[in-house]
Amino acid sequence: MTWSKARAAQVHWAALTVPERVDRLRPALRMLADRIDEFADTVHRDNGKPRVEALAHDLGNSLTHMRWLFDSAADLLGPTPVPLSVLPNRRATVHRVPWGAVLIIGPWNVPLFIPLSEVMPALVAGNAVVLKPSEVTPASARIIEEILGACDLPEGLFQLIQGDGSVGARLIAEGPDKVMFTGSVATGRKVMAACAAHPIPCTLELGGIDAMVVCEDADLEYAASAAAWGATFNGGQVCASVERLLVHSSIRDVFLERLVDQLERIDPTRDLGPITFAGQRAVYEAHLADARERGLEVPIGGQFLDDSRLAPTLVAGEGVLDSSVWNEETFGPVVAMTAFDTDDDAVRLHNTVSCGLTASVFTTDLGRGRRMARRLRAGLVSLNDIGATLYGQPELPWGGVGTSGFGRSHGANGLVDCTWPQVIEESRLGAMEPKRPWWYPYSADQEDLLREFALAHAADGKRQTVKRLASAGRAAATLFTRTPRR
Ligand code: TXE
Repeated sequence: MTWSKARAAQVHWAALTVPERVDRLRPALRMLADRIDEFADTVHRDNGKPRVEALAHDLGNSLTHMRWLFDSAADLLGPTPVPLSVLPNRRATVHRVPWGAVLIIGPWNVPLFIPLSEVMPALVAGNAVVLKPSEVTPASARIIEEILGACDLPEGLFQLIQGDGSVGARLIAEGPDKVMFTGSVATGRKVMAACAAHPIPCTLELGGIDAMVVCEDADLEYAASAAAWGATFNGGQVCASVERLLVHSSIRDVFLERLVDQLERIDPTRDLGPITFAGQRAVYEAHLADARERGLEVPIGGQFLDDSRLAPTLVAGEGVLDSSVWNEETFGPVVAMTAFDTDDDAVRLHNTVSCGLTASVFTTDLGRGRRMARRLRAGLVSLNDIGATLYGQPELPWGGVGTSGFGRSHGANGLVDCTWPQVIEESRLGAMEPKRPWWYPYSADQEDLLREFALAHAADGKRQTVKRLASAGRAAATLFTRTPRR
């Protein structure tokens, strides 16, 4: 029922132009803006994050993304003419076709913006959308339902279906046309396997163990304060939070001191949201136990402040590279630190983990920073800022490599990925052309023509090309005088 309703609505929706769809969706942006404080409160209550984070990360990002999308979509989704080098007598255009009915499965950490930043492009591109948000944060998803309720959309075009993982699994089994998933690696594997059974395409955003590289020439006070925020904002429950620090050995001790100082300044009751999903506490406990067993240094933190808050925690020392904190996503206010001697070392240490969502390099030598950035295996590398901040830039593609998943949301890539490319091709010469020389009946003349034509495209230099084309022309003349034109 869900999908037949979605598909029936999608037919009408896809028949509209992109600007017409954008116009129908504008009231959603208006309502989100008009009720920004009320909705920030909803997210704050639903997820637990400080109000300022709900306002900036969920509401603010949603508004800027929608504005960019509405302004850019028509250009980005327009038809693209493609010149044809082998068949210059023909012309082709690539059109973007919506997938149909798309399933979006959301997480609980940024419970409004993450799903909204996929729902909106999918709708603008002409799809119907079924949203299955995280069962941990149902109220934030209802905001999306409410703002879309203010728009003139065909009935069933957007459907919110609340429930746990079993509901998500059922919806995939029922066969949507595409799945966009954000969550854990373990669930991502299940989602991909379920999609493979149809098969249907999926995009997977599975988080990261993102690293910050601090070079010896960095502004250490600035870098320490960036690291403290990057590792702990949203309670550290961010796919792109800083979980690993690679610090040049010559500044290791002084940087550690400054970072501890910055982490001490965090007021947990004011700055740090609680653990949103109770099950997450077990991950923190396991990672801290692993650090203790390995005899790692914990210069600050390591203890729970109450049932739902872990103190901002730094783990360092010999053996950290083998620890769970270094190699697995803790998804909490925890960061691990090691030292490097050369840029090659830093790159190697960075690239040894299985995932790569974002990374950052802190240095005052921008040339060095850029060179290192190009070698880091991560979807986005920021110089002198936290990669997660760029999540709010609507123009940039968002996604990672390895166990961070594949496919992109946001930006032109994210929007275009809400569609598949359809080529429409025709003659430049009118409705009909002469019979093709490679059609039946096959003959030796035909072989000569096709060989010379192929070799003309592989020839070195203009003279050779012209020679081969002339030879192909002669073969064509012979062929056409011997075989009927139609
Ligand atoms: O994720 P799950 P959880 C990571 C982070 C965290 C871990 C667990 O490391 O500790 O994931 O979080 C739905 N078929 N991230 O438990 O289980 C589920 O209902 C279809 C990274 O929340 O992956 C929810 O809507 N759907 C991260 C969504 O999948 C299924 C954001 C995510 O749930 C399903 C959040 C199934 N079989 C957590 N099982 C990021 N990438 O930003 C569950 N779901």
